[in-house]
Amino acid sequence: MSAADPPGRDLDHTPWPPEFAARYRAAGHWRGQTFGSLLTSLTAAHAGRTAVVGETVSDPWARWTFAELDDRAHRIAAGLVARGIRPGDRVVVQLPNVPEFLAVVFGLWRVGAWPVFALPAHRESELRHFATQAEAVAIVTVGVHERHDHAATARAVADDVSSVQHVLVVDTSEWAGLAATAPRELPDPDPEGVAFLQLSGGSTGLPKLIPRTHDDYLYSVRESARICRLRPGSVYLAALPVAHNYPLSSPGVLGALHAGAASVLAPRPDADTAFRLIERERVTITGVVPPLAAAWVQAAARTTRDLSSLEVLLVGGAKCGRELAARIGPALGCTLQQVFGMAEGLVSYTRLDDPEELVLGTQGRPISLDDEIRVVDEQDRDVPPGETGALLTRGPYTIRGYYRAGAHNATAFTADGFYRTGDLVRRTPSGHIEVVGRAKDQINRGGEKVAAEEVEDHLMAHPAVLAAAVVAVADPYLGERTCAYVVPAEGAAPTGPELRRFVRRRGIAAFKVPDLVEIVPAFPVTGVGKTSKRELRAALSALAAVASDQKG
Ligand code: OOB
Repeated sequence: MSAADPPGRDLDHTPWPPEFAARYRAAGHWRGQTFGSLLTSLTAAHAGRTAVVGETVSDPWARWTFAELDDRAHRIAAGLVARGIRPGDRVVVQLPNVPEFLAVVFGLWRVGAWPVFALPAHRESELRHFATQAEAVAIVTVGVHERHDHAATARAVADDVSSVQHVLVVDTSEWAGLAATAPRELPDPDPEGVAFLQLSGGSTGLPKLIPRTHDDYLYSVRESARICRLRPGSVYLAALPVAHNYPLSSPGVLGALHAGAASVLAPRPDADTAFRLIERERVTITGVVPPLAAAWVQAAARTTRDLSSLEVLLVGGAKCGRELAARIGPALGCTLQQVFGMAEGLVSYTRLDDPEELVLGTQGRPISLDDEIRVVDEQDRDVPPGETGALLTRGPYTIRGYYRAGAHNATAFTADGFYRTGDLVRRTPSGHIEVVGRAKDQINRGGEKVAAEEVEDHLMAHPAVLAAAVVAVADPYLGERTCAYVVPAEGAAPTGPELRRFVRRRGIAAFKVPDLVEIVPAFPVTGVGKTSKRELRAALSALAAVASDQKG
């Protein structure tokens, strides 16, 4: 950061200090390549190989080679430019697991426009926030998908957010025209510039946007592909929504492309769908969250599908306990690889030749020797080796600041640029990380992150609510679910179902609607009068203990 960029300024992208950037270039981490030019060189090397397989919006089962994907991305880029999309423009992309996702994203990368990755689960409230925050010029989406009219939602957002000039719906004739535009050469964007905006799980209010550069992201993709031993001939199954950082890049569809391997996009992640695709496409590697791993382990016991091609199952996004970890290899006949990552950067993997003790008991070690890790106490002092503390990190692919969030950046990062992950960890002598808890005000609902404050704000919009506090409650399947404690306004008597319905109707992703609502007369408070979430959580576990005693 230069003297002209004091902390607290709302920058699109907080650059790495020059001496760090120089080091990452000299080490060969940053190679000055963009995603657009990567696809061009991959196509030169693997033109006729399968790049992506899946249900497109017009074809029940499409199979595109690298050359076909490349051609589509070129045409989409030219079509976007013809409609006035310019380098640096932000474009919200909300697409399910369809091959068009890759064509659109590489098309935007060729233009130098920045995709803003929304998940299919997001609804009007989140899309409006992304479009407003990013000052997006366009939204690319589908029509009706899984019974939700995404096109209608996108149009409603476009009506409200003045920057949004275009709603492009990939299953329309208008889109078919755009995607058939004659390709043209476009200038390659700056590899050290922003490639896209990813979403944070959030802990303070609405999700922050995360600017990732071509150079930094490509480094993590290239190394992920190597660590997961992807090669031409590997087949990666994207079971989770592909816009999320994990199935996108850890090693994900981008890691598969990078290795000249094929990606299969699953429309849904359930065991029936996934096992059918594993058998049919001879899938070698895939990634899931712990609750899905548990469901697959159960289903594997009675499946008639041939899963013998599967070599590696990655599990991450939330803590995979040792009991579950131990069942995965025997049940699915593959190697477990734990992954602990974050859209802000740092990704850590157990290595495929790690001893069993580390594979079952840790969340791996970072991708890069240049990933700096600190484990600190509440005063930011390093704790003794092996002890638990808060994880801070900086490195060649971890951001130095969120998009236009100066005030937040001042607390989310240390003065010397370490990102405060909000995770509580300890490290083994081998450098592996064990995630033992969380300090951030977030619920990890089986890998889907819910910022407590975001849901509290929605509850507070109800006239019968005086105060709301959302906390995690332990759940045997998801790991955690959400419980909203609510203090009613004077004279009001809101009910749980009514409040859940109200929150859902505000247009938010279904996974953020509180699983439980507890109406209470008042909140316990801390010494300084703040709501004590610690006591609320304790009250919940006491209730759970009573319930299990009664069952027993
Ligand atoms: C991945 O990314 P995000 O941005 O949705 O969530 C990051 C947070 C981490 O800070 C941590 O709290 C939690 O998710 N987390 C885990 C975990 N993996 C992620 N907590 C415990 N054990 C794990 N294995 O979730 C993500 C991004 C790239 C690869 C994998 C996951």
